[in-house]
Amino acid sequence: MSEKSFQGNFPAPGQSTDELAEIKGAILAKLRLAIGKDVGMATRHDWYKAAALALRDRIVHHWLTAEKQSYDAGAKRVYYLSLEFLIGRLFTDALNNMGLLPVFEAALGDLGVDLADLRKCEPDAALGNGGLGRLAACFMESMATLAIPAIGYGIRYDFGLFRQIIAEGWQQEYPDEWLSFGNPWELQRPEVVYHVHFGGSVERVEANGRDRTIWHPAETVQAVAYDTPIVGWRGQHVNALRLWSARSPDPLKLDVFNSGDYLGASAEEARAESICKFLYPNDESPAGRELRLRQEYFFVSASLQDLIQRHLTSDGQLRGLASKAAVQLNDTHPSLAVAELMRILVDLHNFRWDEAWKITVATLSYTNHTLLPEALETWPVELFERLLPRHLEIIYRINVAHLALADARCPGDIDFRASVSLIDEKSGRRVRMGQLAFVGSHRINGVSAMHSDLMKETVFHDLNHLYPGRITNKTNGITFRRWLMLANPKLTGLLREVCGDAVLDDPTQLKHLEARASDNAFQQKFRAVKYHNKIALARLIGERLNIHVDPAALFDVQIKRIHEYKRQLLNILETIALYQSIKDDPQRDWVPRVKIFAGKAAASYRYAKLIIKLINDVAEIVNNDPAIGGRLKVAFLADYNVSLAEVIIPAADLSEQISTAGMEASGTGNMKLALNGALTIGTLDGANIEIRDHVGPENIAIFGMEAMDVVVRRKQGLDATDVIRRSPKLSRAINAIGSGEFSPDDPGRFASIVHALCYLDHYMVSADFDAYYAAQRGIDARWQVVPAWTRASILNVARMSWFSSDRAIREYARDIWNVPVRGDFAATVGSAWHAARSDSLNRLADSPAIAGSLP
Ligand code: 26Q
Repeated sequence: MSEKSFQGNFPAPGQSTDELAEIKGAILAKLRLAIGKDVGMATRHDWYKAAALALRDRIVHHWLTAEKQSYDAGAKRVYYLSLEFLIGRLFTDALNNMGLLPVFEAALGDLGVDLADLRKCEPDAALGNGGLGRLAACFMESMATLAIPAIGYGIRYDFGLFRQIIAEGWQQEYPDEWLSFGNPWELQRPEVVYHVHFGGSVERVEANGRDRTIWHPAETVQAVAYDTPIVGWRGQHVNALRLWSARSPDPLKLDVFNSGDYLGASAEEARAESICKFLYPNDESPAGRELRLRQEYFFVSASLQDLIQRHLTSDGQLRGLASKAAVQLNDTHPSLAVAELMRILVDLHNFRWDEAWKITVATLSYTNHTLLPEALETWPVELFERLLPRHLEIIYRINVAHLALADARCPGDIDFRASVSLIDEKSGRRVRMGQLAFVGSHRINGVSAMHSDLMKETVFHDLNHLYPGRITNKTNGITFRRWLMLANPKLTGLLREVCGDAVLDDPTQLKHLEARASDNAFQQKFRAVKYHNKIALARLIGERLNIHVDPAALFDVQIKRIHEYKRQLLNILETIALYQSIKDDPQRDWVPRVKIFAGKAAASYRYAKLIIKLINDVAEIVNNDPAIGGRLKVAFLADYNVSLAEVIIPAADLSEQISTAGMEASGTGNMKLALNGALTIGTLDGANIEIRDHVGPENIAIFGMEAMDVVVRRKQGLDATDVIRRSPKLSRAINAIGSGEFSPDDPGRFASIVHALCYLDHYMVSADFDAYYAAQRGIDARWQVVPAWTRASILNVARMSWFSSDRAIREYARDIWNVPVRGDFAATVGSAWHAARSDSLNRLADSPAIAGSLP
C-alpha cells in the first residue's frame, strides 16, 4: 500500500494548502447560500448537499470546456438512448474521477465532517432494473473517460425501481422516493422543452405537386430536460446524461379559469405526468401496458428533437446527420426511433422517402440484450393505431419495401416472409420492435460472443440472411473505476504496489500480477485484503439480518435479479442437499460456507417471489439448526442495488453464474466478481465462456449442459422424473421441500416448485443438479488447498482486464459509431496526479455499513 499516507489536517501530496482552503470555502458558501443553513444548524444531509454542489461546480467548468471543444471541432456525437440508467451513487465516483477525493476529505475533516458518513446520505439512483441499465451507466462513464462526445437520453422517473423489503420471508415492494430530498447532481433546463404528441388522426394533402402527410394529434405532453454531468476518469472530459420529465403543456389554461374546470385540468396534468412517474419493474418479460408505450415514444421523440435541433444549429441541414450523430438503441425499448426519425425527415423536413431511409439506417444502431421469446417486445396494432397513427403508417411503408426485398431474396417462401415481417400476423397482429430496430439500423450487436452467434442462429436468423454483415458482437464490459478502485480500495492499493500506478489508467497492466500468483508473501497480502472485505460484509449481514457469519468461511455469492433462467432454485436445492449431507455426517470436516443471495423479483412474477420465500424458509431452518454448528449459513440480503453490490462483490470467494445454457445474454456481475478475485462456478453461457477463455479453464469451475444439449433435451420433451429417480440427493432435497420440512406452517407452500422440478424442468434445474452438486464439492476440495485457491483467485484478477467497459466502448466507437477516442492516459497525464487517492479510498472502505440511504 502507498506509504504516502496523510492524516487529518495535513494536505495530501500534490495538494496545496490553497486548494484545501478554496474547497473549504466553497463548501461553506454552498451550505449558507444554496442550502440556507449555517454550520451550527447543518445536518449531515445538508453537508452532503453542500459538498456535492461544491464538487458539481468544479465539474461544470470541465463540462462547459468539453462541450465547447466538441462543438467548435464539429465532432461527431454519440447519443445513447436507454429507458434505464442504473447509476447508483455519484458522490465518491465523481470525486474519484476528478482526483478530488483527498482534498475534499481533508476539507470536510477540517470542518468536522466525515466524508464516509456523507457518502451514505446519497440515495442510490435506481433508474434501471438490472444488467441492461447498469451497462448503460458503465458505458456513460467509459464514453466520458475516452473523451467521446456523448449524451445519454432517458427518463427522469419520479420513482426508481421499487425498494424491496423482506417480511416473513416474502418480498414486498415499496416506492423508491429517491428525489424526496432533492438531487444536487442534476441541472434543470427549463428552456429545453419539446412537445410530444399522441393520438389523433392523419391527413393527406397535396402541396407543390407533392403528397404530404399531416398528423393532427389529440394530445400533447411537454418534455423538460434535466442534465446530470458524467465525469470521466481523470476529470478531463464530461458528458451529460439528459433525462426527460413530463408535464402538461398548459396546466392552467385560460379557459379553465373561465369555466372553473379545475378537476378536468388536473386530470389532464396527471395524465401527462404519469409518463415519468415510475420505471416498469419487469425485466425480461415486457409489461404490455399502454403507459409503457407512451414512455417509449415520449423519450424517443424528445431525444430525437433535441439531437436534430443541435445538428441543425451547427450544420444547417439534415442531409449529413449520420456523419455527425450516432444513435445507439439500448434494446428495443427505443425502437420507435426508426419511425420517428423517418417522420421527422419526411413529414417535417420534406425529405424523399428513400433518402430519409438511408439517413435513418446510417444513423441508428441497435443492441440486443435477450433472446428469451417472452422478452421480445411486440405491441398490438390497434394500440399503435390509437396512440401513434402516423408511426404505424410509416412502419407499414417500411415493411412494404422490406418484404419486397425478402420476396426477391427468397421468392415464394412465405415462412421466410412471415418471420422477417415487422408485423406478427400470428398472435393477433402485433408490431415487432426487434424487427423494426433491426431493419432500421446499420449495425445490430449482441452482448457476448455466444449471444451474438445465437442471434444469428435463432431470432434473427432470417433477418441476418436478408441483411448479411449487419450483426456484430460487442461483448459487455464494466467500469473498473467503480467496480475495482472505488468498491475495492484495498485491492487497488495492492495492485498499484505490484503493477505500478499505470494500472489505474491501463488495466492490461494487471498482467504483472501473474508473476506473483504463487508468491507466498504476496498471497498473504492478497488474502488479507479479501479477509478485510469479508469482515465488512459479515458485519453488514449481522446488522441487517442478525445472522452471525464467520469471515473465514467460503463466501458463496449469487446476486442478480430473481429469474427462473438464472436458477437461484438450483443454488438453494444444492444448499438443501448439502445441509442434509452435513446432518448425515456431522463429524466430517465440511468446508464452512455462507450462501449469500440478493436480488429483486418483478412485482408480478409470482414464481420468482416464491423462490425468494423458499430461500428465506431454508435459511430459517439451516441457520438455526445446532447440528450444523454454523458450518452452513444462508443469508438473503434485501433491497439489492448498486451500493449493496459494492460491498458484496469485493468480499466474494465464489461467484454463481449458473443460468440455463443459452439463456443469459452476457451477464456483467460475473465480470465484477471475477475482477475482485472470486472464482466462478458457472455454465457455458453468455460471457462466462469468454471469462473462461481469459482466466484459463483451470481457474473457473464449469459444469452442466451446454446450449445445444438444452435445445436437444427440450426437443425430446423429457420431463425430469427419470433424472430425479437416478439422483438420490436431488430426490431427497425435492422431497424435503414438498413435505413441508422448510414450511411447517404451510406444507403445501412450494407445491408449484416441486411440480415444475419434476414434470416440466424447462430450465434444466433437475437435469443439471448432479453436475452442479459435484462441481460444488470440487470447489470445497480446492478451497482447502489455500495456496492453490489463492493463486487461482489472483489469476482471475490478473486476467480480467479485457472486460473493462473502456475496451467495449472502443470497439463500439471503431466498428459501429465511427468516432475517434482519446488514447491512453499514462502518456498525457502524469501519474503524480494520483498520489494520495488510494489512502482516501482506504479510509472510506473502513467505514462500517454502506447503505443507510434515505428513507
Ligand atoms: C420491456 C418492455 C416493457 C417493460 C420492461 C421491459 C424490459 C425492461 C428491462 C425488458 C428487459 C429489461 C432488461 C433486460 C436486461 O437487463 N438484460 C440483461 O442485459 C445485460 C446487459 O447486456 C446482460 O448482461 C444480461 O445477460 C441480460 O439479461
